[in-house]
Formats: sequence, structure tokens, C-alpha cells
Amino acid sequence: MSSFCYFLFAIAGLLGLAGSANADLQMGFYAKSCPKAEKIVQDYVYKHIPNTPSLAAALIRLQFHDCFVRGCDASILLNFTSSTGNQTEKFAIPNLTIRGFGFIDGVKSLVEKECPGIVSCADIVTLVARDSIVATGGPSWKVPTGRRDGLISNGSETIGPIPAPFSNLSTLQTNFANQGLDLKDLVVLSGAHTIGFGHCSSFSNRLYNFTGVGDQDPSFDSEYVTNLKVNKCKFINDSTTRVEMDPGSVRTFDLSYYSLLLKRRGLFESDAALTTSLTTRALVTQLLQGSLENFYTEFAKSMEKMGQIGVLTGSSGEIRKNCAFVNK
Ligand code: HEM
Ligand SMILES: *[C@@H]1O[C@H](CO)[C@@H](O)[C@H](O)[C@H]1NC(C)=O
Ligand SMILES: *[C@@H]1O[C@H](CO)[C@@H](O)[C@H](O)[C@H]1NC(C)=O
Ligand SMILES: *[C@@H]1O[C@H](CO)[C@@H](O)[C@H](O)[C@H]1NC(C)=O
Ligand SMILES: *[C@@H]1O[C@H](CO)[C@@H](O)[C@H](O)[C@H]1NC(C)=O
Ligand SMILES: *[C@@H]1O[C@H](CO)[C@@H](O)[C@H](O)[C@H]1NC(C)=O
Ligand SMILES: *[C@@H]1O[C@H](CO)[C@@H](O)[C@H](O)[C@H]1NC(C)=O
Ligand SMILES: CC(=O)N[C@H]1CO[C@H](CO)[C@@H](O)[C@@H]1O
Repeated sequence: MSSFCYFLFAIAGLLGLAGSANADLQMGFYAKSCPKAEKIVQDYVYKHIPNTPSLAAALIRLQFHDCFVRGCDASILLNFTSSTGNQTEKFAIPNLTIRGFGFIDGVKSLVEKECPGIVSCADIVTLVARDSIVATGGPSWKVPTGRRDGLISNGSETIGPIPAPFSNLSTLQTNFANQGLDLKDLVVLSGAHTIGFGHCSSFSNRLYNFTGVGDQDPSFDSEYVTNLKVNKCKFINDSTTRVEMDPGSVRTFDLSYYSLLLKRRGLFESDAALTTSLTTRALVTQLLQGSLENFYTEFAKSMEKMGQIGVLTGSSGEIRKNCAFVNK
């Protein structure tokens, strides 16, 4: 290839990057090409999620993990790529507890039947996350569409961007800032922990061996610690028991997650971290003082931002036929 070609590629690459900053997504992107697409997704979600509400939590988390690695490009769904083999994101450490792949495949096959090769897996992930939360009575938000699917998925790339539950505030802030999300987005989006479960292994260090001398985390409410040790995570390396992150209203998208934070009962260190600075603590307090409707409005704004991270549009990437594999 001549160096002139390389030059053209470099320009195209730069334009592509610039384009992704102000994503070319639009509401109803499939209105002409596949008018029933969004309805098919919604119908499937509304039919299945009420029977398995815990999946709603899994599905919004799936979008989070997708968007934080290579942008919202469905790279998390790939089982195999020619450059990484089966060491894709899905098979990397933070994936261990990601669920919902089969659900996305179910939606995709219905949409493919209606209009083959038109609707991206990346859009399906984003629509499904929103519709699932709505189906459980939670907030709604706008999902402009037109995302395309990525060609690369590399498990090693999950290590930096996806924050660990052991993260402190500055690490979380950096992780979010790297995605164009600010401290408010961090506090608001962490509110998704108002639904769903965490495995003991994501926090048992706080119960049993916080600094390596058999101690518990002093910032974790000690009554709650005892309760967890007696009833849930009975030994240090229990890796199977799951604990409600917002006990008492694990299926309700409410403000009680934030009350727990102020009672020093946030389950992960990353939850507890949100009360460790004046700024984030004030954001927590403001959310608690506001209405549920206000929380939903803020959550919607931050989800809309998250759904735009690093999207591929136009002729970048492709529309995958099978979400687990790039097209031949
Ligand atoms: C701020 C950084 C975050 C950290 C460190 C974090 C970490 C985690 C961890 C460790 C789990 C439990 C995994 C397990 O042990 O099974 C979890 C669950 C969950 N996360 Fe986060 N998360 C963060 C932000 C988010 C965001 C932004 C969302 C979505 C908007 C989200 C939604 C969820 C949901 C819904 C669950 C429950 C999943 C289920 O029940 O299957 N998290 N998170
Ligand atoms: C992709 O991997 C997932 C998780 O291991 C597995 O459940 C699924 O069957 C695989 N999909 C295909 C099409 O091979
Ligand atoms: C995967 O990502 C890691 C970390 O960024 C990088 O060192 C490695 O070369 C990548 N692997 C492939 C096959 O691209
Ligand atoms: C990944 O590929 C290797 C060999 O290529 C195989 O032994 C292994 O079982 C595969 N792992 C998964 C999870 O598919
Ligand atoms: C936060 O955690 C990072 C990574 O573990 C560490 O380098 C940093 O010193 C910590 N920051 C604070 C303020 O504790
Ligand atoms: C606690 O952690 C320290 C340091 O990692 C380790 O030496 C010790 O065995 C651990 N204690 C328990 C009870 O696991
Ligand atoms: C649990 O952890 C301890 C030390 O942390 C280790 O010695 C022991 O083998 C582990 N037990 C199981 C069942 O994994
Ligand atoms: C659900 C899933 O695919 N889990 C994989 C996560 O990554 C580990 C380690 O690479 C695999 O062993 C799991 O199968």
C-alpha cells in the first residue's frame, strides 16, 4: 500500500475519532430500515422481565460493562475474535458475574427474523437495558440508536476501565472521567445498585480481613457486618453466596441505596467510597432530599451520557449477524 493510502487512512481514523465524540446517534434510527425493531425489543422485554426481574439488574450492568470497554459497541458479547481467540472481554475477570447474554441473543434472533443484518447488537444491548428497567417500574431514558458493532474484543482491556468493587473514590473518579463521566454521573449511576445482588467475594475482605490482620472495615457498619457474617458470607472464601445490595427493596428502583450509604451500609468499598469526599457526599444528600422523580431524571441524563460512550457510527464496525461473533 502506498504511503498516500496510509495518509488517507490516518485522516479517516482522525475523523472517525472526532465523529465518536459527538456521536451520530439519532432517535428512531431504524424507523425506515426496520420500523418494528424497537417494538420487537420492547415486547420481548416486557414479556420476559416481569417473570425474571433479577435479570433487569444483570442487563443494565451488561450495558455498563459494554460501554466502559471500547465504547458501547457490543464488544462484551463476542466469544471469539481472530486477534484474541477466546480471550475476549466476556472471558475476563470482571465478566465472571455478568449475566444476560442468552437474553440478548433471544432478542437479536427475533429482530434478525424481521430485518436481517439491519439492527446492531450494540443498540439491542442499550435498548434492552432501558426497557428492562422500565419493565420493573424504574426510570426511563432516551435511547437514540445507530450504534454499530465493534470488531475487536480483548479481555486484557477490561482490567483498567472497569472499576473493581475495591476501588477508592479517586480511582472511581478517574475511571469515570476516562469515559467522559463526572462525579455526579458516578454518584447517580452507582444508584443502579438499588437493584440486584453482589457475591460475597466482592466484599468479604471488608468482613474478615480488611488490612490483612483479620480485621473488618471500620467504615462498614459493625452491626451489619455481624449480620452478614452470621447469615450470608459465613466464611472468608465463600464464592457462591449472593447478597442483596439494597436489602428490603432489591427489586425496587428507589432511593434507599443512598440512605444505606449514609448508614455506612453500602456493600462494596466502591459504594462506601461515595461518602468519603465532601462533594460526593453532598451529591448523595441532595439525591436523598430530592424526590424519586428527581433521581429518575438525573439517572436518565447519566444513562444517556453513558450510552454515547465511544460509539461506532456511519460505516465504522459492522452490523453483526450473531452477537457472539464478528461476521465472516
Ligand atoms: C461505580 C463503579 C461500580 C463498581 C465498582 C461496580 C461493581 C459491581 C459489582 C462488584 C457488582 C456485583 C458483582 C457480583 O459480585 O456478582 C455489581 C453489581 C451490579 N452493578 Fe455495579 N458497579 C459500579 C457501577 C455500576 C453502574 C454504573 C451500573 C449501571 C448503571 C451498575 C449496575 C449494577 C447492577 C444492576 C448490579 C447487580 C447485578 C446483578 O444482580 O446481577 N453498577 N457492581
Ligand atoms: C458464547 O459463550 C457463552 C459463554 O461462555 C456461551 O454460553 C454461548 O453458548 C456461546 N455462544 C456461541 C454462539 O457459541
Ligand atoms: C489486548 O490488550 C492488551 C492490553 O491493552 C494488549 O497488551 C494486547 O496486545 C492486546 N491483544 C491483542 C491480541 O490485541
Ligand atoms: C479457549 O480456547 C482453548 C484452545 O483454543 C480451549 O482449550 C478452551 O477450552 C477455550 N475456552 C473457552 C472458554 O471456550
Ligand atoms: C486509591 O487507590 C489507588 C489504587 O489502589 C492508590 O494508588 C491510591 O493511592 C488510592 N488513593 C487514596 C486517596 O487512597
Ligand atoms: C489475612 O490476610 C493476610 C495478608 O494477606 C494473610 O496472611 C492472612 O492469612 C489472612 N487471614 C485470613 C484469616 O485469611
Ligand atoms: C480459604 O482461604 C484460606 C486462606 O485465605 C485458604 O488457606 C483456604 O485453602 C481457602 N479454602 C478454600 C475452601 O478455598
Ligand atoms: C460467563 C463467562 O463466560 N465466564 C468466563 C469469565 O472468564 C473466566 C476466566 O477467563 C472464564 O473461565 C469464564 O468462563
